[in-house]
Amino acid sequence: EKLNVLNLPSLEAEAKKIIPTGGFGYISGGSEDEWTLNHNSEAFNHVQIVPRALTNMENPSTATSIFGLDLKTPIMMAPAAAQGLAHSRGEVATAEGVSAAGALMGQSTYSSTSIADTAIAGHGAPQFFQLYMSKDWSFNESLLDEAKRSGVKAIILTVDATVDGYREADIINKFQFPIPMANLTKFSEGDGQGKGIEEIYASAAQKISAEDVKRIADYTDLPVIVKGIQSPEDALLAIGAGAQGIYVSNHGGRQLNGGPASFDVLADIAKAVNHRVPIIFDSGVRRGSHVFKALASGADIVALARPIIYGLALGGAQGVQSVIEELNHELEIDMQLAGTKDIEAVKHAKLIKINY
Ligand code: HOC
Repeated sequence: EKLNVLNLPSLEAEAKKIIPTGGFGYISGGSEDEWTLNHNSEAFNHVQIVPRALTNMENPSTATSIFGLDLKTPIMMAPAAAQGLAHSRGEVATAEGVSAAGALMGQSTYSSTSIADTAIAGHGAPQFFQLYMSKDWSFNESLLDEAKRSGVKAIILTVDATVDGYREADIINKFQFPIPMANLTKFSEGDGQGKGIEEIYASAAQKISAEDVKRIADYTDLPVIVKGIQSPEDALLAIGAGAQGIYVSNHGGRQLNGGPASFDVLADIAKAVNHRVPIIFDSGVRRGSHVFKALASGADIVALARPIIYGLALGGAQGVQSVIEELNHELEIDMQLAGTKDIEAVKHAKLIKINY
């Protein structure tokens, strides 16, 4: 049965009623006083979409592609960790819902289900695998190999998490993961169960350079997208090191608090990237108009996680599908009212900035 979704922001309060406190704090929380977390969504109000009426427009198409992979929507499930906190079937159910919505799925290193199981659940729909680089290169290579074997289409290498953001909800709740992390079972981290994020991350790289990006890009023949980019300088370093995609993100306000909203840095990064590689964007996306504005500011794919995880908690795979479809429906309406017939037109839409 489909989940009745009026809008994405309203899902958090509903999900809070059913996800245990520690897990909910981990999923919903940001770092320090959550200034960056809160500004991520507000920042979309810094620009406006130009309404167009006399365009003879109906049924705009949200179909798009990345790396030649066809998608029904530019909306992507960001590679969020430990979705077993929200639903017993975890990422397997998420993958089913994402695939049913015709969207792109991101899997996390810290998934509750394995790369292979999540990939199978996607029924052939495109998935990307996110890597937290370990100091142990056999760990990195083993996960990159498994991703390739499982039919994953690209690697998302996260570079903004060399240390855990100061997440007060986890401290207050003394949060430890109550469920195993399937990709960790054969490594020194054990399976991750009964540990906090810092313990789990202890064997991961605590410093990352452009040389590391190069080493990973040289190892795998899958395209490597570097995630956690918030400056043109880092975007250019990543591309210089062999990145075939840039992922603009401030980790949903979970890492550096006091940094800019992700949307506020997107256009400058896109200008520096200059269409050499595709750009994925996340952090704060809750509305169709947010997706529109991100695309018109240089993103090719627009990702989000928390609302989709709330949909997972509230309705399993169908909840996931319903959340993505509702957001895509808002995007379709916005596209029609802006006179943009397809995603390419949205990318060329002019945004206006009015200082109040
Ligand atoms: C110490 C590094 O993406 C999250 C996950 C895991 C982050 C690892 C932090 O909770 O945002």
